[in-house]
Amino acid sequence: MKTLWQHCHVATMASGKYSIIEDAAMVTADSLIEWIGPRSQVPSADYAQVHDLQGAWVTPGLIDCHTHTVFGGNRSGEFEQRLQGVSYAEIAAQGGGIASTVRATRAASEDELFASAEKRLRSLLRDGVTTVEIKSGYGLDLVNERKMLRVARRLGEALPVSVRATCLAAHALPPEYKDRADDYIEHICSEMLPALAAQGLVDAVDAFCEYLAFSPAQVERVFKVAQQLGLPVKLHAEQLSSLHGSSLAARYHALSADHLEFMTEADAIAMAAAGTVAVLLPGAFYFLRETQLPPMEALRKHGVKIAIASDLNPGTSPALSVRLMLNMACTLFRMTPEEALAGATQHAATALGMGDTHGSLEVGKVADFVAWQIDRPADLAYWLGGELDKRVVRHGVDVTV
Ligand code: DI6
Ligand code: FE
Repeated sequence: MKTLWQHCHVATMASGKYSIIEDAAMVTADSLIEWIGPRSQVPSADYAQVHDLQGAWVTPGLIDCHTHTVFGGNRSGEFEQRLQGVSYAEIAAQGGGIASTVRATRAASEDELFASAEKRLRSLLRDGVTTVEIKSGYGLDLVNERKMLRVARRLGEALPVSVRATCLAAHALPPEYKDRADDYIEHICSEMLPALAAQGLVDAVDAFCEYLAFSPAQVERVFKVAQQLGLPVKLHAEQLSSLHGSSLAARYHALSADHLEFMTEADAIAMAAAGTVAVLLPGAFYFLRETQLPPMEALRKHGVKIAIASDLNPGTSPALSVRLMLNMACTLFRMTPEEALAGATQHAATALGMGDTHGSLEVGKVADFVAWQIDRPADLAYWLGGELDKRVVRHGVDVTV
């Protein structure tokens, strides 16, 4: 079925630039973009539907390429305690922090996890998201990691959004492996990853490389198994200290290395050579009141592609809006609105291994787009949250919520 969409301006985001077409039109055929260009050149055809977009600015659907959307409970109580003066160490000693989310996630049924994640995901969708990555990592054993990944798959079937599921079993040390991190890594490598991959639940493999999580040597063992299973890798790296996890990720041709506040120029050079995307997470930077900025100049100088994501998680980034992250990327990291928008479209798609089919509005790509009633593309990074008037189209079908 051919559909014509017209009376709009388009920021195609081809090659990570606005690449604007004013007074544009787009032809979709089923779920794909068949033609895009100036309205004066629309091919004449028998269109099944013609949509008047009323002067909207059309962009690719937003892509949130790093989230932990599925989890039990939340940690607003700890947030309040900390602001009343209780220290992080005291909260951890009371069993708080990531351990409390692991307990709540293990205690929740699959349906309960689905119901709570669905609400958060709908909030992202109302903000123009059409593709989202969702990580496991609060189950930390086979049964509970599988439960989280199944919820991620079910969300993609139930809601109008493409979901990529990432196994982050190497997120934290589960209590039953206290002081035995190498044994837990061995369990991930020999039992968990092969089983979860065999069930088709894993699109990529991630780990948390940090002095309070897993060492580069431990991460490398996980990467080797991912490689044997034919799965691409990603890495939480350089968030709190410099362990050169991002260079390790580049050696394994990772899709992305994420966080990166403490990365070095040598890491940036390695990432650029490998085509590993830098995923910056301004929500976590803000929420932790981090002061070390990611090295923007080194990333730009060496041509590393930069993506922006919500890192939606209960501990360090309870962020329910990707557009708010675009604003933070501009205000906190001094990115331009154009760079920020590329970071939540074309470069985010590349960070998920979907760069050839998603992330920009070009002939042959999937017709996922948003028609925003805004004055110019910079409005997307300008407004601090809120709901913008818009239509959301996924796979060529209007799915506005
Ligand atoms: N980095 C983070 O900021 C989160 N995970 C990670 O690897 C923290 C997750 C949490 O505190 O629940
Ligand atoms: Fe994260």
